Amino acid sequence: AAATQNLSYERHTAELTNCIIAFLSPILPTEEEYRIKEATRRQLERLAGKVSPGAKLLAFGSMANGFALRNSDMDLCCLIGKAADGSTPPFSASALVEELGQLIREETDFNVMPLPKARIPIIKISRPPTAELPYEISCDIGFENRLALENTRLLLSYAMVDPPRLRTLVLFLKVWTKRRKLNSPYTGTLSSYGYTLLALFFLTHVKRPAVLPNLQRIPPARTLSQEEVLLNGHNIYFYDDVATLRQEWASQNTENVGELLIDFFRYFSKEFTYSRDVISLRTEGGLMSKDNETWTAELCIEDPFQLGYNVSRTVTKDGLYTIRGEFMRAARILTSKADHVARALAELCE
Ligand code: 3AT
Ligand code: MG
Repeated sequence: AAATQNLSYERHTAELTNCIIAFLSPILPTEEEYRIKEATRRQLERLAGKVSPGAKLLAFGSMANGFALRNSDMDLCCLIGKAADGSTPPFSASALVEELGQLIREETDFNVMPLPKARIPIIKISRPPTAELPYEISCDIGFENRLALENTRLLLSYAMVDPPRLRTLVLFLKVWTKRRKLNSPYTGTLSSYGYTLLALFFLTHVKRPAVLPNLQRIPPARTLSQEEVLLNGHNIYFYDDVATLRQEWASQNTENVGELLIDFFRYFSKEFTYSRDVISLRTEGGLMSKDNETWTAELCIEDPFQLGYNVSRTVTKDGLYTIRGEFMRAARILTSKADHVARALAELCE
């Protein structure tokens, strides 16, 4: 009887996997969307060069890490031009926000909102879709945020080690959290970046055998100097030779995405000890204990590079209660409606 049950569970999760892939495929960005966004980036980079000669405008976040959905925002980071000796001249992010914001307003048809006084000064720009450019553009430009470029590269490297499973899981979580209104740091829940770290923690540290290796714990192929691994005092090392990893890292875990997704929801609704543990990807076991100083928030997820920095500090008590309730609902829907998997997925994302 147990064997029959296992077989039918396997069939169920295989079907769920197919349904998730079919569900995501029409909401992934098209080639055309990528082209238009890249053209926009270049146009803005040219303007940034007028304000700070040699400036670069680099994409980070979902447009650059492999986890983008159709019409996702563009996150851009402006690296200001270097001085003749290669050093970064002193700059004021607020002044740059004012100046570049003004220039973009004069020279393009974007709506521009400079936020020079924000904790992290940024320029918000947007443009509604038109007949010729049927994509809404919504873009944040920040300055010298090199850590974000590095954590984007870390996520991209993970995405390339096991693209089918990690990418599908993260993309599904993003759609689901957006539809269920659980993806809004400003109103007490968690950012996409936070959910992505939860998925990475789950696949690297919870699942046995692990689906992913811990890239921050694989030793480098050659000895690296302090300058190479330190950025503003943060250790940003991780093993980034993805070509080698793809040859050598063979996960013993054969679970499909459907199974992993159900398990993810179960784990974060019942097993994870929110009151005691801090998720910390960079550590050997992936967890640290809460203390009464740094780690006091409801949900604690340490940034992979900024030690002591809680990516989920925006999550309130109510927010966490809602998120956990949604994890439970998801686990219930995905396991109990075994006879009609596509309908269960639609209900889940209602
Ligand atoms: P969307 O497609 O926009 O939903 P995303 O993958 O672009 O998802 P976010 O917009 O949440 O993810 O974040 C964009 C990048 O900004 C990801 C990361 O490099 C940086 N970032 C976001 N939130 C934090 C945070 N709390 N701490 C540190 N870096 C962050
Ligand atoms: Mg984004």
